[in-house]
Amino acid sequence: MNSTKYLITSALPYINGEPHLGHMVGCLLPSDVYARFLRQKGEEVLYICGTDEHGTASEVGAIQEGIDIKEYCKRYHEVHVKLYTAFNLSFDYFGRTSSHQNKEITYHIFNQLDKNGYIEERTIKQVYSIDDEMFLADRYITGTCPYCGYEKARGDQCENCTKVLDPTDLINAKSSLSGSFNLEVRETKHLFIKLPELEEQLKKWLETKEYTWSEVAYSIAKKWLKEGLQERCITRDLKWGFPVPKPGFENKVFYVWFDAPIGYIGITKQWSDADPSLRNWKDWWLNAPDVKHIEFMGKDNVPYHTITFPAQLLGTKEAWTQVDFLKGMNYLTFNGGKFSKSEHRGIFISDAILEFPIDYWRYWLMANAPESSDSSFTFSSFANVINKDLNDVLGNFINRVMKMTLTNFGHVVPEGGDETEEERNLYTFIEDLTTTYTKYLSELEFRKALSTLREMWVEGNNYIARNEPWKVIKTDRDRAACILRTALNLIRVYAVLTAPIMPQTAKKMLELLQISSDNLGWITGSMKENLTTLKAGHAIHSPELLFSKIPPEKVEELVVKYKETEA
Ligand code: B3M
Ligand code: ZN
Repeated sequence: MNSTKYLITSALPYINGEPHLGHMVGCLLPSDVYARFLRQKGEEVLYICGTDEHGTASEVGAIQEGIDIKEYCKRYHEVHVKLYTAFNLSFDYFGRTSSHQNKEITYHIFNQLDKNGYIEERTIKQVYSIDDEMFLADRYITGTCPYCGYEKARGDQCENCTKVLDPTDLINAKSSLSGSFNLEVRETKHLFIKLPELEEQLKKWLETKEYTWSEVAYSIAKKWLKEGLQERCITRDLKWGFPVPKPGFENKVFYVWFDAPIGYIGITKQWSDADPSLRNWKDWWLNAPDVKHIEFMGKDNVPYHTITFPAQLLGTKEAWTQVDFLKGMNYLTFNGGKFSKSEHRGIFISDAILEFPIDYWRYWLMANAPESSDSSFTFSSFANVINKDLNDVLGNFINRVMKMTLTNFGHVVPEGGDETEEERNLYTFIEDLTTTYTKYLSELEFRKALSTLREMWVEGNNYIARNEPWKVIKTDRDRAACILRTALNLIRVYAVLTAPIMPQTAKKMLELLQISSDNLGWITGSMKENLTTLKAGHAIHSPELLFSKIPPEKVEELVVKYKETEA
């Protein structure tokens, strides 16, 4: 018996940043597709996400809106929930890193690290902004990266070369709150996690991951370890955050990246606290060798999930669930750059959901997922893919088959005729592709999976074109019945396989065939069986257009509206 349980987490979006298509394709959507796929296969899945709420970014956001930080987080948490619900993301729980559950677990992990000697006090120099009257969080200091020369590097990390930085490394540093260069370095006492002492353990652990992590994730982690680890500061001089539970540090809070990944655990506890008689968060996180943990994130988040968070857990000397498979994504770009709220570049989810049906976005994003390299979004590529793959290939197949059936046989799966060599070849072809598609989804190779799915749709059209039921009907009604019956069955197979990617469309496809989409399984076993599941006489509905084409005028309109400049 296979008793593996799947714990799926998507990187926790910052509460203050409005989510855009880059976040969607970087972690939220692929994790959803994977969760849906595993659920359809009958696996036990727990899919967790939530808002990442601490840090100066939200503090500043609240000040700008003139509301209390707690109120601010509550309000924007709801905004995230609304957007992700609209995008059909199927989280089992979408929680918050500011929850009391997360605080409890963060304190526990910190106390264990401290007890085991992995925490040390240090007096450090930190950047104080005289004009802003505060110590500046690393990411609020910008300047030139000393390693690659990128001019907009932030004090915590250079997004160009992914190198993690200290703000004092930056050349020509300024406050990005006020723009002031009037910065001064002041002494303050902080807590550090002694990563060098955990380096050997981390290395050993990492070596077991080479073949299960995506290449971008493994190579980033490897590069970090090769360069050697340094102690990392885990506290900050801020008001918003979990207060540090250690004498002498009462006025400090934990650094947002200390408690954010612990948030995966804290949010699981939120979920389990909602119904403790049924669930226990520890079954997923502590001494849980039956759990496979799969994490999804953009490449800039990889170092925190391959080095610092695993080290935090290792240092507790407790058996916490560590990541088994890490899917790191490259960037989706727009006008040649990373999507960016501050630079008003890109398409935000709140706009996307108003422009087109969600499944158009879901399909385009997964078909163009930035897996092995960055990929760029343009409205013409979007329209092209939707018009070809969804309209001309999938939509056209469904529509033709249903129309021909209706005209010649009425609202039922036609009766008569026996399978021929043509059908047997189709069974083999579709069966092979289904196996390949399933394999790619299991391996989180989304682009390959989607092109395999598309190949299956194309084969449906080829089967119809080769067998010409519209001609055959005139001379051999039974043969035409067999072709259309097989094609209707193909629509059912397509719907089941398409459901993780386009859940609404799959549901509509099944509705056309009068099949319930509850407890949707996966396509397994012989394709002969699968393509003869719907028997003659089964009632069907009239066809309905599932997609519509995006005309060139619409593309032009959107290019102007969203200021697309580079095709
Ligand atoms: N909030 C970064 C981001 O939203 C960060 C991820 C946390 S994962 C624990 O891209
Ligand atoms: Zn750099």
